[in-house]
Amino acid sequence: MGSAASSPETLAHLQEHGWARIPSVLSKEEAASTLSKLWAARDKAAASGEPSHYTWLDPNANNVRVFNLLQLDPIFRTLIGHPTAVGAVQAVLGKDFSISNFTANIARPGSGSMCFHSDQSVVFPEPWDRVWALNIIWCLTDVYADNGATRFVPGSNRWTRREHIPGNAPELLLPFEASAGDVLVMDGTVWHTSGRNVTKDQDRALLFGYYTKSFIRQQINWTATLSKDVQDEVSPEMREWLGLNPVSNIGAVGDLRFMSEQFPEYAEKDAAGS
Ligand SMILES: O=C(O)CCC(=O)C(=O)O
Repeated sequence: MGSAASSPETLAHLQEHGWARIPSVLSKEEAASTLSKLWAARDKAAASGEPSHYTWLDPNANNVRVFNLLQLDPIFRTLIGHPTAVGAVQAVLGKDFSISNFTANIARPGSGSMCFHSDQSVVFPEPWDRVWALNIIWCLTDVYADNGATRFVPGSNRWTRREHIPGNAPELLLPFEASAGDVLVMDGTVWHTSGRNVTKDQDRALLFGYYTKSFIRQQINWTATLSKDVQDEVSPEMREWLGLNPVSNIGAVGDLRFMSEQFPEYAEKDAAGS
């Protein structure tokens, strides 16, 4: 499996536009084999009673959702910590981030568009004036307008409040087009929706790895959803990213030095009794 670092041009595009495409991170064969594993994961999840469609999330069951990917197959644990993914995440969020969620959405022919949203808007309130979240989107099939490519509004990464969404937003949507094996990086400020799949027989399969600054509560409580075996198997670094350790949010951005160090001149006065 390749591990291409994002180029300076990719990172500059991401910073300016809120998204970028990294080509051929997986080979066609790897993308196809991951897709087979995704369908097997869907079957496993269904067999254990997990729904693959929620009526509040997608207009119909032709959007096949697979949740808790990390539990379902080791390939997904590899992808969530893939050097290309983590490199892009760290370039935007810094070293200190959490893995918030990892899910799949297979848009099958006849699927419809979900709500229009930015990924930050679903985890913390406005103003969304900084980038605190990032989606790494693994394309397991070719992705184009007709088969339901994710649709986004160019420039929406500059909207910081819901009132900035123009009334004609649906007219401004463009598809993120990519090939099987590519990665799309979309930061949490970009407003988007799933496209309608209007083909007769072409699936569109995407994996969404969602990462946030570590002070933002994760969408998934991994301690509750991953089995003990999986929790024990992952690396110390991955444990930290998943928030599996007993301590989770102390000192990330704080200054925990004693007051005597933060204000030494006052400490001296205190010591002198004045
Ligand atoms: O499937 C897509 O194209 C978009 C999915 C999405 O934005 C989401 O699930 O939050």
